[in-house]
Amino acid sequence: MKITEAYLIVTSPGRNFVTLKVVTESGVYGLGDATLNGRELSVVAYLEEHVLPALIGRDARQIEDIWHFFYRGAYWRRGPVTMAAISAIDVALWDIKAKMANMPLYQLLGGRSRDRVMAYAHCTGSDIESCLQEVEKHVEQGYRAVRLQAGVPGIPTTYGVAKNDGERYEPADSELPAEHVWSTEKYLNHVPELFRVARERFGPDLHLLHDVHHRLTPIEAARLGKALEPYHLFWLEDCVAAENQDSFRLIRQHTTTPLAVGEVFNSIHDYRTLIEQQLIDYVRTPISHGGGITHVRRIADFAALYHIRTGFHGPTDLSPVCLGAAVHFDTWVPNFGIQEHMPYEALTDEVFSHDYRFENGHFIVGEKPGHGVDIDEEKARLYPYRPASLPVNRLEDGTLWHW
Ligand code: CS2
Ligand code: MG
Repeated sequence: MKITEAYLIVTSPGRNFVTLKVVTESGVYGLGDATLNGRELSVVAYLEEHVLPALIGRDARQIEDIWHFFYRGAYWRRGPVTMAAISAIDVALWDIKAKMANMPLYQLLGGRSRDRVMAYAHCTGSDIESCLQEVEKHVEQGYRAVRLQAGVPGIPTTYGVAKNDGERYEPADSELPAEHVWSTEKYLNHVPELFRVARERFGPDLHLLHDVHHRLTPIEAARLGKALEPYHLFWLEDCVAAENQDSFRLIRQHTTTPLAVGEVFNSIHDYRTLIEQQLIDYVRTPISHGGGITHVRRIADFAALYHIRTGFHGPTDLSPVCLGAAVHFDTWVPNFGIQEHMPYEALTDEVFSHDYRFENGHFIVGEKPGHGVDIDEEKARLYPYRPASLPVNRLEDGTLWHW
């Protein structure tokens, strides 16, 4: 089953997506997501210039060997560009294998562990009240889990909060990086109040989540985790920048608030200390950045030994191809926790068709062979790539900070 063709489709139906299509001699093809938000063309160049020529002619069934060929064989290991490229190939090959077996991907992985996949929605507002109105709407729609991000008084823009209430949040919205301002003090004074009011208004059952987006130091994160304990969060996400895995020990010693991390990780090695020493509760690396099904499955199995569950990153900057593969993975993986969900624009859904459904706050996997997501290449051509960068962050005195 030789691979005869492999090419990229770069399209911007609402926002930029990079899709890899791998075609075999029998005509069966597979799709993988190669989107790396704000750095899209680096993955395109890496694949086109260095990887795809060596993929042509290989046997599409040898997923494991192909993974190691492009991981070990590149000599230069890991990193977001390389791993996004390997992920796209891997997911396309799993799609092909499942189509050849005439099975939906979750069956090939081992069958279902659950009937539906719980998802959390983003609820944002310029202040606490408008954020809670969004929570109300989402609860009415059936969500059982919501992520709360509200504008911090005294700073002009806050991570996760749309420019105007009711608008869609899209961080990569200018050609060159926009500059945001950050104040840890103002933020720490505001967040516990948001969750106090939310818990009081919505009662004990709704799952509440929050994303710090890497901005605190370990001791500040420990303080926040402690302050949020009375409101029993489902998780506190990316509370510190995680290059130093040991820093989580300090946070863990101080708080029982569950911790999620890993949306910017791309390897099992990024997690070794965090998992082995039980310093976190959820792993977030998406299939499209963590080496595909082949490698993310190893992360999930390693995490399971320590009661750590999955909570895949799932904003709209990962394409429906990644989400489709994730819904299959989530349906299978024994130690599933939750799936992030940010609905796509109608335009995106016109270009990418999918057979998963979303009902009452849950994804329901489809039964089509493969991962069930396809692309309309003709429509994709109507929406050319537009350069768009993620913002940067500065402290009030001008110091460059984590965004
Ligand atoms: C985020 C993302 O979804 C999340 O939890 O942290 O919105 C993140 O900012 C983007 O994926 C960056 O591209
Ligand atoms: Mg996040």
